[in-house]
Amino acid sequence: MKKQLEKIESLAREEVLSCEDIKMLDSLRVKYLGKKGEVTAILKQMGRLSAEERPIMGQLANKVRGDIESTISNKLKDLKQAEQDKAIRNETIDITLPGNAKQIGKLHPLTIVANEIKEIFIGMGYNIADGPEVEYDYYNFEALNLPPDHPARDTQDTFYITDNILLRTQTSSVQVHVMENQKPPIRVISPGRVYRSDAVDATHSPLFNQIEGLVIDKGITMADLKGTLEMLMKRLYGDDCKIRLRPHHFPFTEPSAEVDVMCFNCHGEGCRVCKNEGYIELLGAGMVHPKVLEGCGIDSEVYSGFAFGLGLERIAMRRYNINDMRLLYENDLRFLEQF
Ligand code: 2NL
Repeated sequence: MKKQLEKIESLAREEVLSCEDIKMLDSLRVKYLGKKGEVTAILKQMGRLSAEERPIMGQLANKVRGDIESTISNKLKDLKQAEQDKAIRNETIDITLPGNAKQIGKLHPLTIVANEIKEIFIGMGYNIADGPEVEYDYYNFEALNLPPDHPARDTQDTFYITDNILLRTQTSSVQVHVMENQKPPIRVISPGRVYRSDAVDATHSPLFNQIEGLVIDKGITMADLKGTLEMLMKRLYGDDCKIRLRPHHFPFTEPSAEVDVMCFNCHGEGCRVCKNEGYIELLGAGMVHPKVLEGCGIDSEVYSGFAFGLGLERIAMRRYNINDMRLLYENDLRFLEQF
């Protein structure tokens, strides 16, 4: 029995030490120390021994059991450590590898220019006014002194939804709401989409973007209008930029003017870009018509004001040398990525 125990111990030691994984180690534990294990089997045979032998063998069997137990638990510790070392080795991150590049969006050129213009006017103390794109014809036309038979009101030019509801053709409609709801002094710009029944070509689109401006206070004159627009153009196109006002007619302003800006290409000398004019037409403006003021409840004997309207597409095209308006709406990434 003593020999048997010694043999079991040495076999167990050999098997445990050469064991390579935790599962196998567990089955060795069962094999040697389990209820039906080899050491247990020996202990069960103790009954056959004499009274003198029994305690000696009992002691030996317990020692063998203890030794196997500690061999197994030491081995378990080693295997667990090895497993952890391996996991750490596998999880090492190579921080020199390039990351996953994120696709970053960009602002549309129209948005860039709109933001810039808004900033310029905010800097001069203006508020930004918003309003509906679907509008009553009163706000789009009638309040702006466009009589019912005016050609701009023709269904050929304007998208009507019903007889008296339409898609706004200018953001002046927003400013009419402002005049109805606020007392002067008023300083607002109204940027937004406007709609006209035009066929698409290099310079026309049925949907385009406009920014209008409106200033109403005591003693506002044409000089304020010119100074304001000159400031705007210098900020947009550079400090050497000059503007020029030509007499014009709009039903909602009197007097009215078309505003030209010095040609960016020849600086006023005359070239192909400006068709030898030296200047390029950029926007319309004027002093708000007294009828428009009175219609909105503003006393035209006390207050005067100026207004202007500019097409954002035209400003952006000038700015970035874009020769076809359609490029602004097609959303071709090859185009958009340049800004
Ligand atoms: C253009 C340029 C313009 C206005 C818009 C305006 C707005 C109010 C009162 C008076 Cl509320 N005027 N806006 C003034 C002059 C020109 O737009 O070329 N329009 C056809």
